Amino acid sequence: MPCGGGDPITGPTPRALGSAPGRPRATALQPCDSVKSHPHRCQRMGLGDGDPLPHTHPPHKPSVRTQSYASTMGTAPMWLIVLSAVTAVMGQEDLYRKVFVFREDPSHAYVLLQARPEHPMLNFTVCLRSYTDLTRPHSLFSYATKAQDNEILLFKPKPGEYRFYVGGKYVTFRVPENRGEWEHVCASWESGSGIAEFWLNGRPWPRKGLQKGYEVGNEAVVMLGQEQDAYGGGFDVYNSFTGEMADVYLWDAGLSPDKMRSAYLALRLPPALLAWGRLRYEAKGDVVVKPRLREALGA
Ligand SMILES: [Ca+2]
Repeated sequence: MPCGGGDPITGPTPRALGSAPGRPRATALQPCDSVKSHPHRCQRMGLGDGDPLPHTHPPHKPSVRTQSYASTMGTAPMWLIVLSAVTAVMGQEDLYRKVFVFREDPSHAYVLLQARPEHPMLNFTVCLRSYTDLTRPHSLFSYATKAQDNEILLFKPKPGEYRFYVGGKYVTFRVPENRGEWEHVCASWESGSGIAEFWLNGRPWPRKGLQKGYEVGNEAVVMLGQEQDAYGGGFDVYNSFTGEMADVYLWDAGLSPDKMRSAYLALRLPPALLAWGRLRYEAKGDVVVKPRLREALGA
């Protein structure tokens, strides 16, 4: 599949580096209206005192979520009908001890995630766990705005290397090559200092500087499995993810070292914009939810 005219990540690093935040994307595809049309408030609902421990995950609360939509959007019956349909499409699910399996290689599949911060972000942390034997470039987490397709991106160009993008610029973290184990990564960024942190399997890597003073846009299409070169599209299947993925989180804040380790250990975590225990997602294409075959720790 062609890249749709956007910046493929594999070759065009210079373009990505040179792309100015705020650059308009005339080729933006927009298959994600359901995401864009969502009131972002819903994803914050019900998070309460924090992400549940895996062992104490709470029951689903669709009724609470519906109330939130209603209070946000008014009480007209048509809104309720529309919002109920939206809720049905982008359901909330506790994925404890489950994984997304992206089965094809290369793959056209992806998973849309609903995570819309209320304001542009000056801090964030993204964490996830992946399990793959891919040696080709692949995207792990793609957060695109209309102005910048690489607004937040976790990308693995080859074994033993991660790229962490913020606002179209990136830093590279070299890591030991995968030994056929799950890899847990957390990447965080702080606008005030321009510090980017990268944690692999609960250990911090040397911090690097990235995009000091930048603001991450809050109107974004967020997805797993594909790398966006346009807002909600512009995929290159040879940057797709094949394998298993779990424990995806996004916070509009930095995490303390203790919480970074908690994320790796799948312990209790602070309230999040995206939380694996209450994930609002929509799977597209050949991607399925399956139980984990074994514990992911011990990589
Ligand atoms: Ca891109």
